[in-house]
Amino acid sequence: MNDAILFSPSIDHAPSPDGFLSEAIAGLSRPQKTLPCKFLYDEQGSKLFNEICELEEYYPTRTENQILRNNITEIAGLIGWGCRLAEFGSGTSAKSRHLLTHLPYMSGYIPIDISGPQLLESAARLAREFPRLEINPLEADYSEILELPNTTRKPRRTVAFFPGSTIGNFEPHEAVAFLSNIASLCGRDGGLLIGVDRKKERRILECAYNDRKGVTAMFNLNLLARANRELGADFDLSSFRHRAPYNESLGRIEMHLVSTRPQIVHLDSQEFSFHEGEYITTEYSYKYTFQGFAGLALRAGFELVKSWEDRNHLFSVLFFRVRIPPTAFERDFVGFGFSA
Ligand code: AVI
Repeated sequence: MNDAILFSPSIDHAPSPDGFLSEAIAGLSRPQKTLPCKFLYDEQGSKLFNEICELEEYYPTRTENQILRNNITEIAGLIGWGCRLAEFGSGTSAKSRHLLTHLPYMSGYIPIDISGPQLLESAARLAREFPRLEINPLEADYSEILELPNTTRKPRRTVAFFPGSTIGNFEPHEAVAFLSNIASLCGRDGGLLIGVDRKKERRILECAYNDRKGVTAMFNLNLLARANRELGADFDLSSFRHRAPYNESLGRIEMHLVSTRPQIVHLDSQEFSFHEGEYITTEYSYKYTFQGFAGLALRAGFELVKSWEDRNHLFSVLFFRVRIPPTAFERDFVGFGFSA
């Protein structure tokens, strides 16, 4: 392995294996049953998500890539030299790769991901491609990070990269709290490069999350398969179906798993009963207007520097600067009281 890969001491922040069980029981015990979307991404789920990104109907990935490609020189210029680039939810680091080729003098790259094996494999691959780049992978749930690893060379500034419109998978008040944490991690003069999916026609959105090949359905149902595999639950996968309607008044796609018959599911010696048509909510994917998102980021302590979009106005990439890094107190409490 390349010497430039430094293992951060924070690597032991990896999610605990018991988390899935306790969060699944808590979610299934609510009047509106839920399973948290972060558990969609086991090995099988991550593979299916990569397939989703290639689908014709799923426009966000290719549109964001195109925006990044078309504006890379300007984006790299705004980030500037000597930066410590932290990517939240780096996956295979596919999106950073292009950025990194345009940022030759960096203090380091910190890919952060919940999936340790994928993180280390992509860091190793990246180290072969960029032998002079210091890479500091951090295995962690990126919504819980309190500190970023130091790089050997002192950075001129820290910039967070959060592509893919993953911010849409947070409720708006959680998004403010999460971005506020990023603002304090980046500190004074820090930056944020973020991809955001825009509000648009229902038809386009619903096609993107209900694809014809049924890959999104497999991705969603894999959450039940994972609960069977890892937690010994007995979900009958043939009695649940995927659906993803656009809730226009709340500006979000909702992924559901609908029970097609009355049934009882067992998990850890507890019983969860479903009536026909009852559903589990597995994910929200919020869509934003330009003003709506800039306002949300402002509440988190970021001011907009520049934004780019595709010509069909499907997706935006925005670059923000930290206005005033929030204090620890503000970081912990800023999310409360926010309404979308
Ligand atoms: C990861 N995230 C931004 C995706 C989205 O579009 O909300 C997850 C996804 N769910 C179904 N398709 C894609």
